[in-house]
Amino acid sequence: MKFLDAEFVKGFQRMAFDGWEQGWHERNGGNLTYRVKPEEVEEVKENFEPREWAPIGTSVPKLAGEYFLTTGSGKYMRNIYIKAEETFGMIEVDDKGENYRTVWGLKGARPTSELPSHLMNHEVKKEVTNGRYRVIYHCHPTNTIALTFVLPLSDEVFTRELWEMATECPVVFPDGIGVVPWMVPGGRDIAVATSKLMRKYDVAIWAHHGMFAAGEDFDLTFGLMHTVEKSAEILVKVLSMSDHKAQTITPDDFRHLAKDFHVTLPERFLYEKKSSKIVYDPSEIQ
Ligand code: 2HA
Ligand code: ZN
Repeated sequence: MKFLDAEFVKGFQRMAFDGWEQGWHERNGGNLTYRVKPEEVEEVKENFEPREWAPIGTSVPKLAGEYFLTTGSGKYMRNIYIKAEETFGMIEVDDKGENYRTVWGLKGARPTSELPSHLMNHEVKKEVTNGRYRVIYHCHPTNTIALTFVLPLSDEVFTRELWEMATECPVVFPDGIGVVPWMVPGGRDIAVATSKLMRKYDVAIWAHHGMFAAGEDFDLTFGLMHTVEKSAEILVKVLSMSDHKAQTITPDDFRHLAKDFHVTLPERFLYEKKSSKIVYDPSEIQ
């Protein structure tokens, strides 16, 4: 089969382009990776032209021998269809989880600059979901980034405020959201901080930069990103009208919702607030 005719490749391209259309990928912003299933590798193997091995920049022994689709460093998501072979490609991880080589595409290009973060997140998610999760997605969504300038950078506050903005949120991300303070992107340190959060959550926000989401397939991962960003947009609109909420979803409302929708909502997100003010100091959390 021709590489670009494979369903999993089409799904990857569609997700990247959908992100572009949402306005989440200005210039070369954002990146996407997919851990390819063994039967999908078989489908496209005849097209492989392996290049030289290169260091990943971190060690991911639990991903030894795995194949990934990845967007390219410096590449534009908006070109994912018209310049497919330059914009993304497929890589293979070596038997130690320390090096990778390109086997298709990425013409004149390297994998995403955030490869260490992507692969460390994949390694954690593969472990904690028993291999179910296959997608890691990073983008620069406007409203979520805006909130990192006004809300305290705590997992509890971001989770609670975003849950309150749309009833579906606690059902879509019941485990909550993690927040990484501002750090230099692209390296191992931010990868370690993010993958630590990915043990507990499916979403990690990078302050003043963007967001990471993890999921089972393209639909669920894109849908998760979309839900969080939509909720952030509502909060930005509320904040631009007022610094107080006249009414909201209460901790007891969330407890009732959890019961009916059969989700577990950790109590640490259901703290009592001392005021109806939206931008509060974390010390106001009782
Ligand atoms: O430019 O988003 O974090 C790609 C990025 C780096
Ligand atoms: Zn980024």
